[in-house]
Amino acid sequence: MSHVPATTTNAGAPVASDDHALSVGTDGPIVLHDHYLVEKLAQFNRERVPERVVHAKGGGAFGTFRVTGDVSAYTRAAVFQPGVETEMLARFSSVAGEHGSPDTWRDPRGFALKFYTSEGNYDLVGNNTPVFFIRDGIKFPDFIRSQKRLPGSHLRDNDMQWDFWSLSPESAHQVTWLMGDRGLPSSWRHMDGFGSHTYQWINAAGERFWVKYHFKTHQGIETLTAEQAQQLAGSDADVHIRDLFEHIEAGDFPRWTLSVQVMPYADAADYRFNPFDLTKVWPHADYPLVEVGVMELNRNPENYFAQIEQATFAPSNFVPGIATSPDKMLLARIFSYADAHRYRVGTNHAQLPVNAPRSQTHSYSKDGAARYAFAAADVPVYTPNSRGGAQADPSRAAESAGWESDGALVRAAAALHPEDDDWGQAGTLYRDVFDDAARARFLETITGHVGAVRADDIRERAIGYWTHVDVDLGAKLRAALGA
Ligand code: HDE
Repeated sequence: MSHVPATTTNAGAPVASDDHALSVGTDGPIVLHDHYLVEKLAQFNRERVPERVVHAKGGGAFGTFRVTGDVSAYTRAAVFQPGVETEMLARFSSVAGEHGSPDTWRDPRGFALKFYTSEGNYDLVGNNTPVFFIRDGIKFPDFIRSQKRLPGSHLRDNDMQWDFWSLSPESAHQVTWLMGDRGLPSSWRHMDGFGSHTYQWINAAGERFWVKYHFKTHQGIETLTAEQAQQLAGSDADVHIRDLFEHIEAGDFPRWTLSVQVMPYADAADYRFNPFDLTKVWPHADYPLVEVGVMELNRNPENYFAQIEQATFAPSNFVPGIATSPDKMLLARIFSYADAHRYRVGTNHAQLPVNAPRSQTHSYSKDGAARYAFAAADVPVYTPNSRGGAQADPSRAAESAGWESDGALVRAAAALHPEDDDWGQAGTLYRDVFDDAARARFLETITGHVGAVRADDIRERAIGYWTHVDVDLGAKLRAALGA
């Protein structure tokens, strides 16, 4: 038998037994100075960190991103320069379910990416859907609470969901997407990914562009029927985690091609839709896809907790050449994620190996719980200083380029663009993208979902909601509900 190491305490001292606590005689009291017993029980009580308040259930893997196209005209970001290959991490997840919930519940899926670039980590925290339910982050806690559990019974509730959705017409495009086939991906390998928001790219000359990210799966889109999803929810709640892990183990590495839609900076003002409205897509006929590169996941985590549960993805992790846009949802997320990480994983979460940049950091952050990396003693901990400490580079200001805006502080929706409305793109998705069979499945799904609403007024509003999306659909739903 190969050498078996001696069990030790967390402090490295060898221990005598993992079977017997230290007691006075075999039937006497256990002694408090059995610090190994105390260590085992106390550590056990502290094995969990708070689960993500959304996207709690997930899995992921490491891989590489290789640039196959040339988008250097649009961005100076090192990660997207021709021929560059960058190590990365991906985490896929469902949204509303808690730890242990079934992978196959109907839900959008998280598509969170961390690129360990030569200029710092670039995090692109997207979903498998190009749009989202709301367009202002102030509504996010309310939206999520309506999808989760009633405060009294702790049960999920269709009345809550449809009360919120039917009072938030901007949700129609995403709900149409959710209740369609893409709400039930057969695996994380068989779904596309999107950055969803509009982002800003800045090229080496300082010129600015608006972009949307699209990750096209090489595995093809495959979805489950509602029956298959329900059956798997009972027979294998971790089917998506298992699928990704086992395919990578077998050397069957999933790949996606990243392409971007590129909008010239000046087009935004007059575009037919508000280009920063997260409930809208940009039709590809308006701004076609430009290939960037290929993402391949080819290495499983060695330790799920250390590398996936503690992974911290943040939309605030930009790199030079990539910046935010006026999208109010993105602006709210830029605060929220880093805040969540400090709470959930700790002040120094970015020092954990899975979150640490591969490039050098010269940050003036210091101390804080679980501080691990630190600067040499002769490096100043303050700035300005005359002792060789790092200095900010004013020339970088152009890279986090903003946009022109002015006016009094207001709490109001953005001005409407010519084709801005809450129902149009949802109706287009239902009529022009779904085929007959998909429309039939869609009607069956919303009939079941709205049919479970108990309150007449909410059910009536939900029928009205779908009638706005498509009159014929609304009539069919009303008939199906016998309303
Ligand atoms: Fe999230 N979201 N989100 N979200 N989200 C979180 O961050 C938030 C939104 C997404 O695998 C949280 O660490 C706000 C859109 C993914 O670790 C939290 C708003 C999109 C993940 C948070 C949104 C996403 C999260 C929960 C409205 C797609 C999992 C724990 C402004 C474009 C990332 C955490 C992972 C996780 C906040 C809306 C995707 C609470 C405030 C839109 C993939 O910080």
